[in-house]
Amino acid sequence: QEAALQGRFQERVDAEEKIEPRDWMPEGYRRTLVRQISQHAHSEIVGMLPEGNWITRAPTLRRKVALLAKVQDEGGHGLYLYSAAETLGVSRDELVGQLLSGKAKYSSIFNYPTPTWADIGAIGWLVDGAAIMNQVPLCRCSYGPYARAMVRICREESFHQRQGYELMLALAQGTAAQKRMAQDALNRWWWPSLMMFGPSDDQSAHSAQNMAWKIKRFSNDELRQRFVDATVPQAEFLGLTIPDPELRFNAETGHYEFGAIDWTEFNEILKGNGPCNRERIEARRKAWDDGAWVREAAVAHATKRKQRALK
Ligand code: FAQ
Repeated sequence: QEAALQGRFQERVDAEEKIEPRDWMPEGYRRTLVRQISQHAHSEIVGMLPEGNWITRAPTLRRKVALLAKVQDEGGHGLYLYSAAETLGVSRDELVGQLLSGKAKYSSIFNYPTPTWADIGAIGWLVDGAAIMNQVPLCRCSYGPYARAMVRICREESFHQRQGYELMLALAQGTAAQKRMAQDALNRWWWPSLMMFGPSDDQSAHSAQNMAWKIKRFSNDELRQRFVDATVPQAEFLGLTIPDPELRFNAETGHYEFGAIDWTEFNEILKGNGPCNRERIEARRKAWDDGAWVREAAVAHATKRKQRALK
């Protein structure tokens, strides 16, 4: 009977039907979605930290308003995504517990520091640019609640990317010192942005199954290549140099070829040994502990209201 259910499920996926929370689904499908959606949610929430670092020091009121809105959007994305994960039968407390214990990952990119204002531009341009490349196909993911959440998230990411590029443009067209600051940020964020797409296809443990389940539509390497092809001309327009001496356009394939990624750096970050891993988890732990009284108060209030309604 299990095999028949599996067969029917795959037929629905192949026919591009959306799978909804109450539908039958293989345990592995449920598990991988909880893993991916919750890690995506954690990335949004941890991703607020590197940029949050600059809210109090944004150079103008206009920049501050934009940055505040962006960081707030990221909080919203995290909450949407936690809700999407909860439809699969896992609680918010469990998910947060997995983040704080180190069992669940979050994107490697958020373990790098943001020492200068240009880092805010580079994050918007490159990190949000990479996020969009990866997330637009997720709007067609087979799991309904995740796919629908991604539609709004991608619209907001697109605004985030533009504010980052516009910020980089202002610096690149500014004084020599501002241009140097923009170049330095590009130098530090380029390779980590390429790593966001995950291990190369031959090392990607989940890809084949995720593609068959139509959670993923394109492989890690395919999306990475698309990102490089889209971003190199943007760097040229800024008058900045991509920090890769091996980067060259191949007129035959129509793609940019690029140098080797330092997978040792990536693996060290995944093991918790990146420049800011400890600081990030510490900040989330403190926020969780400091918020305990709010959660307790909300539960007490809900209980009281329920009792009042019963009277
Ligand atoms: N960092 O077999 P695969 C954002 C892990 S954007 C850390 O290829 P899969 C917006 C992977 O989890 C960032 N870990 O895995 C924003 C797995 O380990 P596991 C978030 C990584 O799932 C912008 C193992 O390596 N976006 O937040 C990374 O098929 C600016 C093997 O890898 C998403 O999460 C990495 N870079 O493909 C916010 C998008 N790459 O779980 C603030 C949704 C791989 O078995 C500011 N996720 N790993 O322990 C996905 O599309 C996929 O999960 C991939 C990985 C593509 C990330």
